[in-house]
Amino acid sequence: MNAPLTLPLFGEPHDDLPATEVFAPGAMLLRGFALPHAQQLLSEVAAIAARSPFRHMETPGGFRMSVAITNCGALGWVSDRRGYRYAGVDPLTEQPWPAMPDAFHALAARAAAAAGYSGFVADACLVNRYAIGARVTTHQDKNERDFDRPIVSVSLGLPAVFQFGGLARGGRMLRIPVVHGDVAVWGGDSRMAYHAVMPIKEGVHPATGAVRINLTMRMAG
Ligand code: MD3
Ligand code: FE
Repeated sequence: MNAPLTLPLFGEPHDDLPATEVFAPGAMLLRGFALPHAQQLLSEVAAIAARSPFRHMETPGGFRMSVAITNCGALGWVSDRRGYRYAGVDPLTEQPWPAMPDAFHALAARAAAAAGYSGFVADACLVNRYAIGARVTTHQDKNERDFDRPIVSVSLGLPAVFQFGGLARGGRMLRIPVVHGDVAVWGGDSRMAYHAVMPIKEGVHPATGAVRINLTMRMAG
């Protein structure tokens, strides 16, 4: 990635058209796209967590992740000493993950379509919960079967800064601030980009309290 690039597709923000930015080939930010659904999404997250609780997973290297996670859908992303993978059963409850709520399916499909990806049917949603100071270090998402499919991420609650790099580790990274209701779609040439989430800054959000929630919807299987 070279100079930060922002191409406003619709000019100035509009009352009923969300501002849309392409910040790298295949990577699109839909500002406020989830805002009308935020309360419903958060109540679905509470229902999911009542059945498959948030937990801090262990990395293959033996570290405890600062982000607490759960999943819904046919497949859930898990990490332990054996590695990273998708699993149909929650290792904590030994039950299938909670079903993907219709609201998640519908939002992911609409966001993917808005970014130019038709036929997006999510079968996995990783729910990340960040307390103050939690972060995700630089990585690629490469546990999914088909890298031709995009990933849709929904930011709720406290703001965050994404770091978005290139296809090789160690390059310069673009910083992208995201707030409650923003949706990002990562596909095409951005699908395998290195990325990270900077430590969440102290704050309180009316919808979530002192927490950030990120939904990451994928076609994993
Ligand atoms: C860029 N989650 O769960 S979503 C993850 O905010 C993850 O919780 C972060 O990275 C979060 O794996 C960031 C944004 C994201 C997701 C997938 C990407 C950025 C991406 C795939 C390719 C490039
Ligand atoms: Fe990721």
